[in-house]
Amino acid sequence: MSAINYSERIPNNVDLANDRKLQRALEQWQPSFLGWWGEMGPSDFAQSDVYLRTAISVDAQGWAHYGAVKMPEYRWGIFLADAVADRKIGFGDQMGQPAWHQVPGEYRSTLRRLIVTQGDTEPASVEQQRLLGHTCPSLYDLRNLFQINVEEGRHLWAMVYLLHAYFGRDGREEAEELLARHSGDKDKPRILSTFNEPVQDWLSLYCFTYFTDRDGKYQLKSLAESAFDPLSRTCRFMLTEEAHHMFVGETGLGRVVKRTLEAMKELGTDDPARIRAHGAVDLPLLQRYLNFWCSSSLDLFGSEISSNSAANFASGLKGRPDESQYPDHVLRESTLDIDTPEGAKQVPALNALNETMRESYLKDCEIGLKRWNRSIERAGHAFRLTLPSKRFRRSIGSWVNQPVDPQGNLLPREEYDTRLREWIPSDDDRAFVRSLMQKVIAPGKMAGWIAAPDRGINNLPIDYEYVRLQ
Ligand code: BYC
Repeated sequence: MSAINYSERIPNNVDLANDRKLQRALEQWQPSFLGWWGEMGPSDFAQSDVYLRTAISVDAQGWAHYGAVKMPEYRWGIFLADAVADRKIGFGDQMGQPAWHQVPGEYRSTLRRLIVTQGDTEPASVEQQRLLGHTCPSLYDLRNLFQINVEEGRHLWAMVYLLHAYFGRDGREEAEELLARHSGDKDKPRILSTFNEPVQDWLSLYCFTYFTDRDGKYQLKSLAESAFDPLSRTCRFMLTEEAHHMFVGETGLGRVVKRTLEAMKELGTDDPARIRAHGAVDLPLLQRYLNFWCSSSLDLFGSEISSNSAANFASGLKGRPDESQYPDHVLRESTLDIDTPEGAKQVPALNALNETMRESYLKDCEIGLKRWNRSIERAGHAFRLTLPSKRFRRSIGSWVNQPVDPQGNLLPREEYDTRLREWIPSDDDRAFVRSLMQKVIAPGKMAGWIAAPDRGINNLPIDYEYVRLQ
């Protein structure tokens, strides 16, 4: 296990002290990062003490330390999972050959593009969530938001390290650009669509961490398979941190369902208007939020039929999540049927990898819904939450702009246009959700629209003062 050196300006386990040029370059980028954090991050809470975990080793057991930290003093660092001795490429045309410790010239620009795209999402999400602290439903939730924010900041460091260490001047320029693009900016937006959507309320945050962070899990898992070993090791450690982000989404949405069911019981009705008047989120409204964020996140896998994904796999740059679970790691012989508006299209399996990933992602998304539906069923209600069809509201791929309902049926365009507001949050829905977003900061107290969590952080009680606001 490689220890993390915390005595340096940039904590790391990559022996930065012995590469003075790289160290200097990263130390020059550091003030730009802190400037960005101060301007685009949760800077209104810069003086608060937050009970944060910080990575102190990359050992699976006991990798994190917990304690009160002011966010600008968080030690953002560079941590790679331990190297696997004699690691071999696990898929593609060069399967079985030694993994790469440098970037092969012919893949340089493609690899850089993948790393930049991944890196771009991390600061984007911090920007999207920048103001949520002002409407937190509890101190417990506020702490979780800030934990996610600092770790997304660290994930940006993870990608910037790769750009600086392996891509020379181009890499350094890309690292600057990662701080120059901004979520939702008219002139310089973030690269991927979902990361330009505003996240203005906590229901959106829980959906974002449930659906969009889960895309992150799948993309990181596929990059963890990469033949480029430093990328693989970086992503493996990022995945350790990522699990908490999805936990926040899954338990957050579960707590919303729990509170709604309590309200339904208290009122003896499932009438959305009465549930809203009672200050809770009616289930059809929650369904519209799920439809919105799930469909947006489905776009993040790219087109169903993609020559980029075929080339990335064949050359060993990007595998499938948990590549070892598949029988065939070369995919030169097989085909797959892809659902398109023109009917099923048979394509080489290599060109269908985005879709293969999207399908396993959707299965993972089902897990939370099953759990929430069980609690709805146990409470005696017929309503069931569902995931929208992969065809619904797509902006990328074969189904782009098709008039399809959440069940996947093609509709006349006019009907689709008038009914879309039944399926995704309307302005009224969003205004209502915003009206629920009142800051609750007494330790242990929760906003009326969400149930308390089952337990606190790191075995502390729920009423621990997770954030000392200053
Ligand atoms: N929006 O062949 P295509 C996370 C572009 S989330 C805008 O269909 P390809 C996180 C695409 O870039 C995980 N543009 O797709 C979560 C390409 O442009 P270029 C992020 C899009 O290339 C929460 C063109 O369309 N990680 O970590 O096979 C909080 C045609 O592409 C979109 C990654 O994305 C879109 N939705 O795959 C914090 C991993 N979709 O290159 C963090 C790295 C596609 O022709 N990225 N395009 O100019 C990749 O693996 C691939 O770039 C993609 C697309 C999966 C995104």
